[in-house]
Amino acid sequence: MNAFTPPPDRSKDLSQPLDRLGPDERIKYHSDHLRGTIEHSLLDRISGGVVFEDNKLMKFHGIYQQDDRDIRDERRRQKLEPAYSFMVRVRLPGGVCTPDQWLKLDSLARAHGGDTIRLTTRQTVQFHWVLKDELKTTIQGLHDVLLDTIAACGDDARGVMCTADPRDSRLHAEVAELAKTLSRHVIPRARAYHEIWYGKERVATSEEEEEEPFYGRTYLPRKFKIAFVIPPSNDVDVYTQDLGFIAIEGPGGLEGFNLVIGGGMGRSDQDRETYARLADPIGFVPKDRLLDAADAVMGVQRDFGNRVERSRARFKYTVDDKGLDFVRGEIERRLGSPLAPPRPFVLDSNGDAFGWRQAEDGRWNVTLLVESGRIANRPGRATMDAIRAVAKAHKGHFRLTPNQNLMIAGVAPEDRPGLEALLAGHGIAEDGAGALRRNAVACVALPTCPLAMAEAERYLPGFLGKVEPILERHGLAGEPVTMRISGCPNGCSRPYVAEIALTGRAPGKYNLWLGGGFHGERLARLYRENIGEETILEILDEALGRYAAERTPGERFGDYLWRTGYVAAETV
Ligand code: SRM
Ligand code: SF4
Repeated sequence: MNAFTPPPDRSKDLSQPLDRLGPDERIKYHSDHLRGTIEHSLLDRISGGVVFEDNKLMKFHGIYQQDDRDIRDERRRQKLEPAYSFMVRVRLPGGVCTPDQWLKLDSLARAHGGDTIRLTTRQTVQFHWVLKDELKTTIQGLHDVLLDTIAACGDDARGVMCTADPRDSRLHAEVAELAKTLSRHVIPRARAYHEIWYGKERVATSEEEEEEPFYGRTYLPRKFKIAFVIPPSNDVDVYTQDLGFIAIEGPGGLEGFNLVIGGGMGRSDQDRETYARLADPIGFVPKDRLLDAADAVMGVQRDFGNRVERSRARFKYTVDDKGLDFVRGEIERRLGSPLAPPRPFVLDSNGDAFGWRQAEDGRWNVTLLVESGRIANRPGRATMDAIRAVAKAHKGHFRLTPNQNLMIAGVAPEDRPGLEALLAGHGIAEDGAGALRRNAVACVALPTCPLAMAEAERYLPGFLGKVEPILERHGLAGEPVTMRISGCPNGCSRPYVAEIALTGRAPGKYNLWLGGGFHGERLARLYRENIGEETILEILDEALGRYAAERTPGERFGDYLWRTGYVAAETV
């Protein structure tokens, strides 16, 4: 049985007539399948931005309007419109790209993206600072190397993630291919993207004729995130996904996947109705039912998700509001059979493995640390030039990791010395970064993110420089502790599964979270609210000092905090 079900006709669905739904639902419904007036907004020379509705719709095309927040107040004082530019997010399933694709990303970033490339926590690339009249050139440039930005954002299934396995196993090849297949399967079919950005002719003669068989006219209630994980690495943080597939191997290779559903990080400040949630396991599906399973799960969210209150529209709230048993039952009904019980598996970390590793086929991979995911040329460390030089010589491929790092993959043994020399020549030799720095992630935040309440990407390096001496003093310099910073509670760095996390409240002020699981299996607890750096460092000094003195052999920092009641006792 095929689990595909067409969407309900919202104009006739009396349980939720359109005029009682949230404003975003109406924008989607009346958008002519995501066309809106984007063409018109792009031609408008008076403003550097686009109109409100088009800004919403352009997210489905992978594009966000932003303004430079560093100069926002000054522009306001001068009575100028905000300094608008656009963030363009590429769709890169599993984070895999070829050297030719990288060279194109590099040249587009130099031409239109402020000379920098941002690697994201979902294994893709973002350009910032793209001006309105550079958008088409940028997107057509991506098209030249078979890349696009379709559904990289918006109320649809986003970029599908996949463990960036440095062992490069046959299992990885198969699962990464399935991630690509699923990514193709879940993107919207509407042709608006091709018309607007590539200048293709409109084929459908009416809105009704346009094919959007799964999503219909109102797409999903909210973004939907999917990831594949290959145990034992949980680099994709599978429990934070709306839908996670945990690869299960048998003696003959990949057998299928355990499904976990209903994870998510996003919270709204001071709103207890919104919260981070870990995904629940609901069963096992054989690999030949993968697409059916995705259709069934996404179909339940499409049909039962909250379309009235956007802050409660993520799948995690559907699972809690309707109940896990109801949601599992609906999924099974759509699949036509009960799910088999989940199979055993072991996850042991959510960080990246750095340095050179030999794969099963004798080729080599090396993962490079990219601090805060920012590829740029800085004095003494020309990462942008280095990766371009590597891309010109490299015969394998690149893999972006879920921790915003970059793997150079598939290096033949005879090519390794040449690549090592290239990297060293650009100051990117084996770096001596400590264990904390290797396990630290920060979201973009200021100056481009409109939702940022505090710094994250720009704050991380300096903050690490203050925590590292504390670790050294307590003899913990080699101890991998996971640390994540987000500039606001939305949690783009997946902070709520880190052992130490900061989420922004105001400039220089953060909420401090402690005790997430080392492999992303447990949520951290809110330890102290709205505190500055000095207090944060004092708390960390004390907690890490006690950990160093009292831990049991092999005990992780987060586990120690729970065992000793440190987080439970003092949580706000
Ligand atoms: Fe995110 C919104 C950046 C991963 C939860 N996120 C945003 C926006 C687009 C701000 C906005 O809505 O205007 C940020 C753009 C900043 C900028 O200047 O680039 C933004 N999110 C990012 C990235 C680039 C962070 C990074 O430094 O890597 C990540 C891009 C991923 C990608 O390639 O697709 C990114 N965002 C995440 C993750 C992590 C993940 O998915 O694994 C989360 C938490 C998981 C989750 O979704 O629950 C995340 N982003 C959010 C939310 C909260 C959603 C919610 O459930 O409430 C928002 C706000 C929203 O959607 O309204 C948000
Ligand atoms: Fe922006 Fe907040 Fe996401 Fe950081 S966590 S990128 S500040 S939305």
